[in-house]
Amino acid sequence: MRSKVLYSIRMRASNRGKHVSGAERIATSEEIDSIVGELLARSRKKGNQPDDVTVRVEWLGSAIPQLVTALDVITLNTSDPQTGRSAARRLLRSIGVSNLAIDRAIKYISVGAAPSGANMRGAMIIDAVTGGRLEPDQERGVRASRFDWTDKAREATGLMLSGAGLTHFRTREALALATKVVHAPGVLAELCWSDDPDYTAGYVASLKTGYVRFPVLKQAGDEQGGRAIFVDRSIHDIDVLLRYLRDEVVLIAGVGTCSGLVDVDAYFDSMDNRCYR
Ligand code: WAQ
Ligand code: MG
Repeated sequence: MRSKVLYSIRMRASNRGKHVSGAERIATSEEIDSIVGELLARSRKKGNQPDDVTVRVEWLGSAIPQLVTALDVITLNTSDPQTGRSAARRLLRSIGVSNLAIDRAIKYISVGAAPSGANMRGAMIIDAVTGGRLEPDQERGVRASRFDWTDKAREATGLMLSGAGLTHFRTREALALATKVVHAPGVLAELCWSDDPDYTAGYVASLKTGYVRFPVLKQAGDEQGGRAIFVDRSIHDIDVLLRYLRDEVVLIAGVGTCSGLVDVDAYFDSMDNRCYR
């Protein structure tokens, strides 16, 4: 796929104006028909039948994708939002995000990060020191786009995650998104949990730690969720960052590792050993 003409194929399904599902793939011209079919089938698979489905095929030219390896996945054994969030905080601090920035991110995501109090469609971009919000449109946020797995990496990663009991499409998709995001210039870490009231898991991702999952970052039934991308202001240029997140074509060609449930204290102890050895 390296030097071929590439296309971005995006699907969005809604019902009475409310978003139901969406997906994006990167494809060569020979793959377009089958992927469009796949995404259409997927838009109708959910219990909630959409009354509007849009599939958009966009020519990317002969873009040379950046090839990256998926982040390693680990799940920390926390079983309620309080211990989950406190472990997520501890991890973000160890990556270099300030307490102030962490507090703000968690607060925004839990109350609805858009000024209207709604969930954003995209992510916040947060200064890792001051906690200030840098995304140009605070209602909408920044959408990370144009990333996908190679066929081989998709299959191998799917098998690896299922082997560890991680069978939900949300895990595979969030791992892909986080892998692109942490490779962006100036990004230190990402914090995320879903806005799906039935899906309580979330993660902290960074190049330093990989993709660290927490089974419960919010109460079941809570409809708030979102994403915070923490940036190191001394090395980042916001326009370069936005262009990368939205436009740079990133293909995940390498497979990471996946560890089962790990005890929080054991995880941080071994992290300390790694740092001070
Ligand atoms: N770019 C930036 N932000 C996005 C994007 C995107 N492409 N897609 C969603 N968001 C933001 C937006 O604010 C959503 O409200 C929020 O993220 C949550 O999106 O088991 O499923 O699709 O390891 O609900 C994490 C844990 C699941 C997975 C995350 O997010 C696991 C998830 P959702
Ligand atoms: Mg959602």
